[in-house]
Amino acid sequence: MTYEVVRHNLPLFDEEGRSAATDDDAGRDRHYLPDLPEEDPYAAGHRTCAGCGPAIQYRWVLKAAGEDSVLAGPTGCMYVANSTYLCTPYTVPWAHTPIASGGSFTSGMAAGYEAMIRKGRYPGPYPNIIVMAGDGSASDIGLGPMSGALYRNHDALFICYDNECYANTGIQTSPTTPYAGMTTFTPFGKAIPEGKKLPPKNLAKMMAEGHPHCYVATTTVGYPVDLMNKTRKGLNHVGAAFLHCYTPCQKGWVYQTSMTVEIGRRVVEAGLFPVWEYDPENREYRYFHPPVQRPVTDYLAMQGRFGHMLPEHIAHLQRGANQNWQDIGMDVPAHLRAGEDPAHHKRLAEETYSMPLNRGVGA
Ligand SMILES: Cc1ncc(C[n+]2csc(CCOP(=O)(O)OP(=O)(O)O)c2C)c(N)n1
Ligand code: SF4
Ligand SMILES: [Mg+2]
Repeated sequence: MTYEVVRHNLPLFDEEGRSAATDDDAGRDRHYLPDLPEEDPYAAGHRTCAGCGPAIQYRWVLKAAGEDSVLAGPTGCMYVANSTYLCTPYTVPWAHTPIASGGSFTSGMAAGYEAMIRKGRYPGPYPNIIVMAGDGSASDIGLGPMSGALYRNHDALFICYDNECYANTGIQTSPTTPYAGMTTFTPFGKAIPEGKKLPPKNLAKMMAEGHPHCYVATTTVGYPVDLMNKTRKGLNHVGAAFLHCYTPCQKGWVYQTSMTVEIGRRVVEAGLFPVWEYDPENREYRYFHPPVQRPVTDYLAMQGRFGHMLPEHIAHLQRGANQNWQDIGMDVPAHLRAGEDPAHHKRLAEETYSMPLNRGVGA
């Protein structure tokens, strides 16, 4: 006898109602101030750094997913820092996987639950199956298995928490480390004054273009309701879904601890991390148009990892940001266009910017 596989359908949070309730003339609260669910499957008492972006992401994702969730965590900060001395903050089943195997392990969980329910060996409903892999895992060491899982369309949510470095082993560069981002493997010096020379890998677009049957989206910890809604949409999608979430790393990026969420918005407002969602049914992208457009210096100056940047490096990043604005269908204001010229800039450490009290050390 074959049993039916019954799936959850999680309701979305109401963004519009909340934005109307907040009186922010710049509209920056559009995705902010959510009424969070009471349940907390990522409980207090974890051991990540204060202000850790990935920990904030874990908490909101699990609040959105709820208690009927099973998780996998490939090696990285969110495994090592969270599961020392046989203690974890997870109140739901959670398993560590080798760094390369997040995709294959999660495929196995999804196939296993589906088979057990069909055979009547597990009562169901089908749980929310989630893997949260770091950028080193999802975009580099474990990219193949992750892509394989999406290609085979296993019914699970595959998340990359992107702190733009191999954080747990001492802040080494990863494929998503941005141009000029200093890491222990991309120090700046006389030969390479910008630190990192390569642009970041566009992981989310790779996943969407390469697996057009999957739900794919980008988001940041700057937009909690957006993050939680995309978590729920990814879980509601029957088949594989991929979420790329930008998550600042306080230790590796050297910024003031309380600024994690602010940086998560500024990266979008500076045009450096477009927020979008890919709809597999109509094969189209929907881009979020932020109500504020900032010069890249408003973002860079908050972080010590960019403190060495020279005028030509800032101009180079502004050119990339302006290209992003155009790609998502927004105009480039004149002052941002002017920022493409190195003569418009000073060294980053000497540039004025909009939040001087929260300057990153050395920036
Ligand atoms: C095959 C393999 N290579 C290297 C390592 C060492 N290692 C452990 S954690 C880690 C960093 C992972 O980076 P990321 O996936 O971005 O997660 P983060 O630490 O940033 O949270 C590395 C390289 C490993 N565990 N396995
Ligand atoms: S090093 Fe970065 S990612 Fe790791 S726990 Fe600290 S803040 Fe979080
Ligand atoms: Mg990382």
